[in-house]
Parts: sequence; C-alpha cells; structure tokens
Amino acid sequence: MQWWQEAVVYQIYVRSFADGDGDGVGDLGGIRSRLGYLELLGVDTLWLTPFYTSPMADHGYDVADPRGVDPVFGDLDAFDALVEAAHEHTLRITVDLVPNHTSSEHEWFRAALDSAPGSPERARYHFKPGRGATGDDPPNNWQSVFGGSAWTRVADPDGGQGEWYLHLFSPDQPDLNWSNPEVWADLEKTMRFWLDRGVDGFRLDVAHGMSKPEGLPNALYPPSKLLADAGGDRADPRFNHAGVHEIHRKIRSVLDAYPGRMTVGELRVADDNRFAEYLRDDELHLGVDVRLAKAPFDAAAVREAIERTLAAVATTSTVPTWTLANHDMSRPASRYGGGAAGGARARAMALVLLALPGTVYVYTGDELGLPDVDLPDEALQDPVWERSGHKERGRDANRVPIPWDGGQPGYGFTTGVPWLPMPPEYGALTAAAQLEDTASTLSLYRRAIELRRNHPGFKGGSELEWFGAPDGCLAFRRAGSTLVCALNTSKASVPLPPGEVLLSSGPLVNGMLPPDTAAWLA
Ligand code: TEU
Repeated sequence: MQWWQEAVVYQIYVRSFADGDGDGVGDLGGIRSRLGYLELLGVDTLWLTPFYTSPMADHGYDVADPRGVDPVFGDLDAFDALVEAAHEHTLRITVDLVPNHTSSEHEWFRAALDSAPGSPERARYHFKPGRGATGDDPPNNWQSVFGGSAWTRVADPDGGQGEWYLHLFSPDQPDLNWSNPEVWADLEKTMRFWLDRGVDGFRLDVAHGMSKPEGLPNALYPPSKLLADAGGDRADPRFNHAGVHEIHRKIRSVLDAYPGRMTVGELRVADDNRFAEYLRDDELHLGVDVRLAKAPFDAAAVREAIERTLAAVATTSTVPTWTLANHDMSRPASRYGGGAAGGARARAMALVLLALPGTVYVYTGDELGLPDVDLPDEALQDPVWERSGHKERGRDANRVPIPWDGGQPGYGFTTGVPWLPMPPEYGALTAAAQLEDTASTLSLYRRAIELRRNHPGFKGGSELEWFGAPDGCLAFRRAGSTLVCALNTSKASVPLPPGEVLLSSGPLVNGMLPPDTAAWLA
C-alpha cells in the first residue's frame, strides 16, 4: 500500500489559511506557524493551492512564473522552510500544478503579444484569426467556464486589430498549446524543480484539459458554461480530448523517477469509463472525484454517489478518492441546508466521508463546520462575478479566511485586515474555541481521523457491504471489517444497527439514531 492510497489530505487555500506577515493574505510562513494544529487534527498530507508568481486574476490559478513564489505568499526560502518543518511534523506536502494555461503576465504570453501572427512565440498558445470578412467574430463558439466567449482579440504589434487567443477560463489565463513541445519541456522542468525541493506530489489542475482537438472545431450544442462540468460528454470539444492521455503518460514517466511521489488529477469527467482511463497504470496515481460532494443530503443519492465512485476505479489498480468540498464549491454546512440542520448534516457526512476506503480530502475550514459567508457585492473578487455580468457571485463565499482565535476583524488569521471580511458568527467557530469543546465539529473530526488511522475496523478491504436500512437511511461496512457506518437522512429517529457506538456526529436519543446524524459502530 502506498501512502497516498490511504491518506487524509488537508487542502490549504493558501490565501485564506494563516497570514504570517500582517498584510491580510495568508502565506507560507503562516502555514508553517500552524503545523501544530494540523498535527493535532491528525491529517497526514497537505495540498497547497498555487502560491506561484501571479497577478492573482484567479487568485494564483493564473501563473506568471511556475518556478517562483509570489511575494504575497513568501519566497523560495519560506517554501523550503515549510517543506522541512512539515516533514518534521510527519506531514507530506503536495502542491498544485496548472498545466492547462498560464497567466497573461507570463513572459511567454507577453512575448507572444509582441510578436507577429505565425511566430514561434505565438505558437505556444492558441492564436487564430477571427471569422467573418474583418475577423470580428471569434474563431469558434467555445465558451469560457467563467462565462462569455473563450476567445479574446488582441492588437497586433503594428497596432491594428489582430488575432484572437483561446482562454477556457478568464482572459487572464490563456490556454497553452500542448502540441508545442516547448510546453511539455517547461512543465517537466517545473515538476523536477519542485520534486527536487522535496514535494511529495502534485495536484494537477484541470487534468482533463490541456489537449485540444485539431483545428479547434465548433461545439455542436448551444454553448453553456455549465457544460464545463460535463467533461464526459464527447460532444464537448474543450475538455477530455483523447490526446490528454499521452501528456499524462509523460508526467508519469517523470514521477516514476521519484519513488514515493504522486500525482492526483482534478478530473471533471462525468462518465465512469472515461474517468478510469486517466487512472491506467502509466497515468495518474489518483483522480479527484466530486461525485460524493455533489450528492444532496439524501441516503439514496449518497449511496449512489459512493457506488459510482467505487465503480469508476473498479477497473483500475488505484483507489477511490472522496471529498465533501473544495475551494470551488459551496461549503457542506451551507450546501446541506444551512443553519443548525445544515451543520448537523455536514457533521454526519464527515463520518460517512471518513469511513470510506481510499484517500480522503478535507477542505480547510470544513473541520470547523464553517458556513459559506454572505459577502457584500463590493467585497467579491472571484473573476466569475465580473465575467457572469454579476449573475453569479462566484466562489469567495467559501474562501473566507480561517478563524483561529479572538474576534473581528482578523480572528487570529491576520493582524491586519483580512482580504475577505470575516463575519461575527465566526466568533463561536474559532479553532481555539472548538479545541476546548468536546462536542465541537473540530473534536468530531479529530476523533474520527484518529479512529480511521488506529482502529482495526478500518483495516478492511476496499469493497463495501451495504446493510438493509430504513427509508432515508444507509449503513455500510468495508468487506471483512466489523466497523459499520450508519447515516440517517430521514425525518424520524431510527434504531441503530447492533454494536458498540464508537462515535456519533450528534447526540443519540434513547439509543436511536436521530435525523441528520451518523454513527460508527463496532
Ligand atoms: O477548476 C476547474 C474547473 O473545471 C471549473 O469548473 C471550476 O470548478 C470553477 O469553479 C467553475 O466556477 C480549477 C480550479 O480548481 C479553479 O479554482 C480554477 O479557477 C480553475 O481550475 C482555473 O485554473
């Protein structure tokens, strides 16, 4: 068993975790100062979102220099110090890589703008003439995931209206042309750069992107940004193109020279068979699966998501991955209904999550039960807000900084002004307050992670056995194990399966499992 096949990975949204220098933005030094907390929580691996040099149009997913640290996050010395300290705390470190696109401030893209159509500088991206007599229409009908056309027109070096370039995300994130060998050579250099500095693995952003079909043909359906998530759809030419697998084989060949290091791909691929293709023995080690995170709080839907995730990896030699959220999704406490019920359901789902075989991802702040924050319009920073013409508020609500202790404005996250306002209700949810409260969400996560690591009931295989359960409920155990996880999403209390209760997500009532509650039994 490799370490990544049974890890509890904690996703750090670097901007929002801990601010070491008082500028209101989280940084690498801040993370280093909070490693003790992560050790207490019991996670074994960290995933850091991009901390590379960036103008921050998409908060770091627009990378201007993939081998440099942005000054707002620290410098290379701070990174090296963090890796060393994390390893001393027996925490592994995985970092994001963004191979699909660069920032428009990347030196390659600046050079492309200064060069003529047809030049080698432009050939690193997708530049094309427009359609129509004067080239005023974009080269095809592709839409940006963030809204609007996926094409932006540039002025030619001589000042006239010129070519268009492709950006599946914001215009500040031009897509790289992966049929250009320079693009791979540069990613390989970047991977070796960070591997040689001691990282334990990579999360590959948009791992179903990169490769594009020859000639960039029109999409055949009415374009809609929602189709970004339907990557399994063969009619969507933007993502999941067959050529991507050759890229993953190259990535894997680099990793194979660094035993014990791994890659996990962000795979927005709805079709189970196509998902599995990325997990062949010479491609990714793991794929991020958001099926469970997308399921509503309903036992039948949760069971279906779990079974589909298991089915998607059943033909591979890898393991399933599970998560309830990430930096792109509404937080569980809000998604499951908000208020006291939403909080209780998020806690119940945490026990489902942590009972499952394979690798688990916990998004920073979910262990505190943080809700999404209702931010005022003027605070919003996600490019989705502007790109959608203010129709979609974007992802800032689930990226508000972590409350550590004390009160407003910074709650121990920063001595300055936090980059997104932290609300009054954070006072009761700080890590410090929850560490002292045995009934807190944080205490539940700590206990559950500890049991997951040490209890023999978790040593079972990767198949699940399902028990008969009342309507709106589910119960399962790993094949060969005695530990049962039961979840009640119905409106009535139900009898518990037989066994000693090891942990429950809320109080049991007269030995019954109440609504919005889960329990582990041995
Ligand atoms: O997200 C890729 C993605 O496919 C989008 O659908 C994303 O889910 C977005 O939330 C839609 O609003 C990755 C990163 O996780 C995301 O944070 C970046 O913005 C994006 O890539 C571009 O790098």
